[in-house]
Amino acid sequence: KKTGFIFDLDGVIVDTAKYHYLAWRKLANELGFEFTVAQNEMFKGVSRKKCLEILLNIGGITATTEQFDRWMIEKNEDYLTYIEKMDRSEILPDVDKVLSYLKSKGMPIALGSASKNAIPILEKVGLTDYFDVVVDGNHVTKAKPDPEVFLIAAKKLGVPTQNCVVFEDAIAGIEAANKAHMVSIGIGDAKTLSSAKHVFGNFEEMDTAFLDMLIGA
Ligand code: B16
Ligand code: MG
Repeated sequence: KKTGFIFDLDGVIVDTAKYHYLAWRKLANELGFEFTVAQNEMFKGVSRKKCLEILLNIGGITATTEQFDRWMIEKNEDYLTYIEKMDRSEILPDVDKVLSYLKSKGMPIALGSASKNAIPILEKVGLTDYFDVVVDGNHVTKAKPDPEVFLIAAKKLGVPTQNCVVFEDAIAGIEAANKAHMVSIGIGDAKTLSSAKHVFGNFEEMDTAFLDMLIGA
Protein backbone atom coordinates (compact mmCIF):
# COMPACT_ATOMS: atom_id res chain seq x y z
CA LYS A 1 0.00 0.00 0.00
CA LYS A 2 1.31 3.43 -0.93
CA THR A 3 0.88 6.75 0.81
CA GLY A 4 0.57 9.82 -1.41
CA PHE A 5 2.45 12.89 -0.23
CA ILE A 6 1.08 16.26 -1.32
CA PHE A 7 3.08 19.43 -0.72
CA ASP A 8 1.81 22.99 -0.81
CA LEU A 9 4.36 25.35 -2.39
CA ASP A 10 4.32 28.88 -0.94
CA GLY A 11 5.16 28.70 2.75
CA VAL A 12 5.98 24.98 2.75
CA ILE A 13 8.69 24.50 0.12
CA VAL A 14 9.77 28.12 -0.36
CA ASP A 15 8.97 31.40 1.37
CA THR A 16 7.49 33.29 -1.56
CA ALA A 17 4.98 35.03 0.73
CA LYS A 18 7.55 37.82 1.17
CA TYR A 19 7.66 38.41 -2.59
CA HIS A 20 3.87 38.29 -2.90
CA TYR A 21 3.83 40.87 -0.10
CA LEU A 22 6.27 43.23 -1.82
CA ALA A 23 4.34 43.07 -5.07
CA TRP A 24 0.94 43.63 -3.43
CA ARG A 25 2.36 46.47 -1.33
CA LYS A 26 3.75 48.17 -4.43
CA LEU A 27 0.33 48.06 -6.05
CA ALA A 28 -1.37 49.31 -2.86
CA ASN A 29 1.08 52.20 -2.59
CA GLU A 30 0.50 53.11 -6.24
CA LEU A 31 -3.21 53.17 -5.50
CA GLY A 32 -2.52 55.41 -2.50
CA PHE A 33 -2.81 53.21 0.58
CA GLU A 34 -0.70 51.06 2.92
CA PHE A 35 -0.60 47.27 3.02
CA THR A 36 0.97 45.65 6.09
CA VAL A 37 2.77 42.35 6.73
CA ALA A 38 -0.04 41.43 9.14
CA GLN A 39 -2.63 41.96 6.39
CA ASN A 40 -0.55 39.76 4.09
CA GLU A 41 -1.39 36.80 6.38
CA MET A 42 -4.89 36.79 4.86
CA PHE A 43 -3.36 36.25 1.42
CA LYS A 44 -1.67 32.93 2.18
CA GLY A 45 -3.07 30.04 0.16
CA VAL A 46 -5.61 32.40 -1.43
CA SER A 47 -5.91 32.78 -5.23
CA ARG A 48 -4.50 35.85 -6.99
CA LYS A 49 -7.98 37.09 -7.90
CA LYS A 50 -9.26 36.73 -4.34
CA CYS A 51 -6.12 38.51 -3.05
CA LEU A 52 -6.79 41.52 -5.30
CA GLU A 53 -10.41 41.62 -4.15
CA ILE A 54 -9.26 41.72 -0.51
CA LEU A 55 -6.60 44.34 -1.30
CA LEU A 56 -9.06 46.67 -3.03
CA ASN A 57 -11.42 46.20 -0.13
CA ILE A 58 -8.65 47.28 2.29
CA GLY A 59 -8.04 50.38 0.17
CA GLY A 60 -11.75 51.08 -0.25
CA ILE A 61 -11.37 51.00 -4.03
CA THR A 62 -13.99 49.93 -6.56
CA ALA A 63 -12.40 48.81 -9.83
CA THR A 64 -13.74 48.44 -13.34
CA THR A 65 -13.18 45.04 -14.95
CA GLU A 66 -10.40 46.55 -17.08
CA GLN A 67 -8.63 48.04 -14.05
CA PHE A 68 -9.01 44.80 -12.11
CA ASP A 69 -7.45 42.75 -14.92
CA ARG A 70 -4.65 45.28 -15.44
CA TRP A 71 -3.74 45.31 -11.72
CA MET A 72 -3.69 41.49 -11.64
CA ILE A 73 -1.17 41.54 -14.52
CA GLU A 74 0.84 44.38 -12.97
CA LYS A 75 1.13 42.60 -9.62
CA ASN A 76 2.17 39.34 -11.26
CA GLU A 77 4.78 40.99 -13.49
CA ASP A 78 6.33 42.60 -10.42
CA TYR A 79 6.17 39.29 -8.49
CA LEU A 80 7.94 37.52 -11.38
CA THR A 81 10.93 39.88 -11.12
CA TYR A 82 11.57 38.35 -7.66
CA ILE A 83 10.93 34.80 -8.83
CA GLU A 84 13.47 35.16 -11.63
CA LYS A 85 16.21 35.68 -9.01
CA MET A 86 15.35 32.61 -6.93
CA ASP A 87 17.76 29.70 -6.51
CA ARG A 88 18.33 26.59 -4.34
CA SER A 89 19.21 28.72 -1.33
CA GLU A 90 15.54 29.66 -0.99
CA ILE A 91 14.36 26.12 -0.28
CA LEU A 92 13.03 26.05 3.31
CA PRO A 93 15.04 24.01 5.89
CA ASP A 94 15.12 20.22 5.38
CA VAL A 95 12.52 20.26 2.58
CA ASP A 96 14.95 18.51 0.20
CA LYS A 97 15.85 16.00 2.94
CA VAL A 98 12.20 15.02 3.41
CA LEU A 99 11.59 14.87 -0.35
CA SER A 100 14.61 12.66 -0.96
CA TYR A 101 13.69 10.37 1.97
CA LEU A 102 10.15 9.87 0.64
CA LYS A 103 11.53 9.33 -2.86
CA SER A 104 14.01 6.73 -1.56
CA LYS A 105 11.04 4.86 -0.05
CA GLY A 106 9.26 4.90 -3.43
CA MET A 107 6.43 7.17 -2.26
CA PRO A 108 4.39 9.07 -4.86
CA ILE A 109 4.79 12.84 -4.45
CA ALA A 110 2.60 15.70 -5.71
CA LEU A 111 2.54 19.46 -5.56
CA GLY A 112 -0.82 20.98 -4.65
CA SER A 113 -0.58 24.75 -4.94
CA ALA A 114 -2.91 27.68 -5.60
CA SER A 115 -0.14 29.42 -7.54
CA LYS A 116 -0.16 29.79 -11.31
CA ASN A 117 3.62 30.25 -11.10
CA ALA A 118 4.33 26.90 -9.43
CA ILE A 119 6.23 25.23 -12.29
CA PRO A 120 8.75 28.07 -12.88
CA ILE A 121 9.35 28.31 -9.11
CA LEU A 122 10.08 24.56 -8.81
CA GLU A 123 12.44 24.89 -11.80
CA LYS A 124 14.24 27.87 -10.25
CA VAL A 125 14.95 26.05 -6.98
CA GLY A 126 15.74 22.77 -8.75
CA LEU A 127 13.10 20.54 -7.14
CA THR A 128 11.06 19.62 -10.23
CA ASP A 129 12.35 16.04 -10.43
CA TYR A 130 10.95 15.01 -7.04
CA PHE A 131 7.37 15.56 -8.16
CA ASP A 132 5.42 12.85 -9.96
CA VAL A 133 2.46 15.19 -10.29
CA VAL A 134 2.02 18.98 -10.23
CA VAL A 135 -1.44 20.44 -9.63
CA ASP A 136 -1.46 24.23 -9.47
CA GLY A 137 -3.61 27.32 -9.94
CA ASN A 138 -3.86 26.60 -13.66
CA HIS A 139 -5.68 23.30 -13.08
CA VAL A 140 -8.32 24.21 -10.51
CA THR A 141 -11.59 26.09 -10.69
CA LYS A 142 -12.27 26.17 -6.94
CA ALA A 143 -9.66 27.65 -4.61
CA LYS A 144 -8.68 26.32 -1.16
CA PRO A 145 -10.46 25.77 1.31
CA ASP A 146 -12.22 23.80 -1.44
CA PRO A 147 -10.46 20.39 -1.59
CA GLU A 148 -10.38 20.31 -5.43
CA VAL A 149 -6.61 20.84 -5.79
CA PHE A 150 -5.80 17.94 -3.43
CA LEU A 151 -8.48 15.64 -4.86
CA ILE A 152 -7.05 16.13 -8.37
CA ALA A 153 -3.54 15.46 -7.00
CA ALA A 154 -4.66 12.19 -5.34
CA LYS A 155 -6.40 11.08 -8.51
CA LYS A 156 -3.33 11.81 -10.65
CA LEU A 157 -1.11 9.98 -8.15
CA GLY A 158 -3.51 7.03 -8.24
CA VAL A 159 -3.75 6.95 -4.45
CA PRO A 160 -7.07 6.84 -2.51
CA THR A 161 -7.70 10.17 -0.75
CA GLN A 162 -7.64 8.66 2.74
CA ASN A 163 -4.10 7.40 2.03
CA CYS A 164 -2.84 10.90 1.23
CA VAL A 165 -0.89 13.25 3.47
CA VAL A 166 -0.91 17.03 2.90
CA PHE A 167 1.73 19.50 4.10
CA GLU A 168 0.27 23.02 4.36
CA ASP A 169 1.11 26.39 5.93
CA ALA A 170 -2.27 28.08 5.45
CA ILE A 171 -5.52 27.62 7.36
CA ALA A 172 -7.43 27.43 4.05
CA GLY A 173 -5.11 24.62 2.94
CA ILE A 174 -5.53 22.61 6.14
CA GLU A 175 -9.29 22.96 5.79
CA ALA A 176 -9.08 21.75 2.19
CA ALA A 177 -7.02 18.70 3.25
CA ASN A 178 -9.45 17.87 6.07
CA LYS A 179 -12.42 18.14 3.70
CA ALA A 180 -10.64 15.76 1.33
CA HIS A 181 -10.27 13.26 4.25
CA MET A 182 -6.50 13.40 4.00
CA VAL A 183 -3.99 13.54 6.87
CA SER A 184 -3.36 17.27 7.31
CA ILE A 185 0.06 18.36 8.55
CA GLY A 186 0.52 22.01 9.39
CA ILE A 187 3.91 23.62 8.81
CA GLY A 188 4.08 26.77 10.91
CA ASP A 189 2.40 28.12 14.02
CA ALA A 190 0.57 25.49 16.11
CA LYS A 191 -2.11 27.92 17.29
CA THR A 192 -2.91 29.22 13.82
CA LEU A 193 -2.96 25.71 12.36
CA SER A 194 -4.83 24.04 15.24
CA SER A 195 -7.26 22.31 12.86
CA ALA A 196 -4.39 20.22 11.42
CA LYS A 197 -3.90 16.60 12.53
CA HIS A 198 -0.23 17.33 13.32
CA VAL A 199 1.74 20.58 13.35
CA PHE A 200 5.47 21.19 13.02
CA GLY A 201 7.26 24.53 13.08
CA ASN A 202 9.24 23.40 10.05
CA PHE A 203 10.64 20.21 8.49
CA GLU A 204 13.71 20.26 10.74
CA GLU A 205 11.40 19.29 13.60
CA MET A 206 10.11 16.24 11.72
CA ASP A 207 12.12 13.03 12.11
CA THR A 208 12.22 9.95 9.88
CA ALA A 209 10.27 7.95 12.52
CA PHE A 210 7.34 10.30 11.92
CA LEU A 211 7.67 9.94 8.15
CA ASP A 212 7.82 6.14 8.55
CA MET A 213 4.62 6.33 10.59
CA LEU A 214 2.95 8.24 7.74
CA ILE A 215 4.26 5.78 5.16
CA GLY A 216 2.85 2.90 7.19
CA ALA A 217 -0.40 4.70 7.87
P1 B16 B 1 0.01 33.23 -8.00
P2 B16 B 1 0.25 28.07 -2.27
C1 B16 B 1 -0.55 30.52 -3.05
O1 B16 B 1 0.33 29.45 -3.14
C2 B16 B 1 -0.03 31.64 -2.16
O2 B16 B 1 0.05 31.21 -0.82
C3 B16 B 1 -0.95 32.84 -2.26
O3 B16 B 1 -0.47 33.90 -1.44
C4 B16 B 1 -1.02 33.29 -3.72
O4 B16 B 1 -1.88 34.38 -3.87
C5 B16 B 1 -1.51 32.12 -4.57
O5 B16 B 1 -0.63 31.02 -4.40
C6 B16 B 1 -1.60 32.46 -6.04
O6 B16 B 1 -0.31 32.67 -6.53
O7 B16 B 1 -0.31 34.69 -7.99
O8 B16 B 1 1.48 32.92 -8.16
O9 B16 B 1 -0.85 32.46 -8.95
O10 B16 B 1 0.49 28.45 -0.85
O11 B16 B 1 -1.12 27.46 -2.53
O12 B16 B 1 1.37 27.28 -2.88
MG1 MG C 1 0.96 27.95 1.18
